[in-house]
Amino acid sequence: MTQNLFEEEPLAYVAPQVIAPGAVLLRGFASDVGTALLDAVTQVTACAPLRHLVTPGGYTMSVAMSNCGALGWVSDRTGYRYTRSDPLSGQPWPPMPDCFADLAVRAATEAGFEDFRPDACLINRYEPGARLSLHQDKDEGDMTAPIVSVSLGLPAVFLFGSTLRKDRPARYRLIHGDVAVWGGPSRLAYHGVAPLAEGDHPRLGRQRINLTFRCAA
Ligand code: MD6
Ligand code: FE
Repeated sequence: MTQNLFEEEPLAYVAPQVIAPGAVLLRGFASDVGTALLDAVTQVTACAPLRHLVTPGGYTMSVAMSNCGALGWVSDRTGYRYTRSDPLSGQPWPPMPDCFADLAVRAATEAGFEDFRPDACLINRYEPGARLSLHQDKDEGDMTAPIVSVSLGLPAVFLFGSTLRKDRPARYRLIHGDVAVWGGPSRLAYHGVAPLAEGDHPRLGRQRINLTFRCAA
């Protein structure tokens, strides 16, 4: 028997899987804190609701987004940027929950990036069919800091390429509790998420939640 019938079950974290210079997958790294993270997502999004942003080109994104921390990433017809307040409410973004910051710092350290102190956490919600086209994260002020990305809920196919758009990205299946970290020579790597497949996650139903931590200032 080679097929694990319970392959959706998070496995315990073992070690980093290097996918490119400066880029690793920490499979299962957040498995033991998934419930605490999702409870905190519920609290944050009660104050700063998930919403579908519009791109500068006028398209409505299929992924719904919110933020917590000092800075939040937003998009509208005028461009992409980080703001200190939620454009929907005019209020500061909700503070970053301690369990978020703690996990992000531990994951960065495990990936070899010490002293990561994120000031922004983007919360992304994917429903079946939602996708994120290949892009670079280049709106941040501190390119020496990595990106830490946490997957919760339904599995997704993460696309991870090089810093050149022409290179075809590799595909990695990420499940509940997996963490990806990219920085250093991979900080400006192209990445994206393939259209989410239908599914029913025990805790999140038809959703994937992704938390993406950055040093934006
Ligand atoms: C993910 N998200 O959802 C990765 N980047 O797994 C991103 O890479 C991302 O959702 C920039 C802006 C919004 C995003
Ligand atoms: Fe990104």
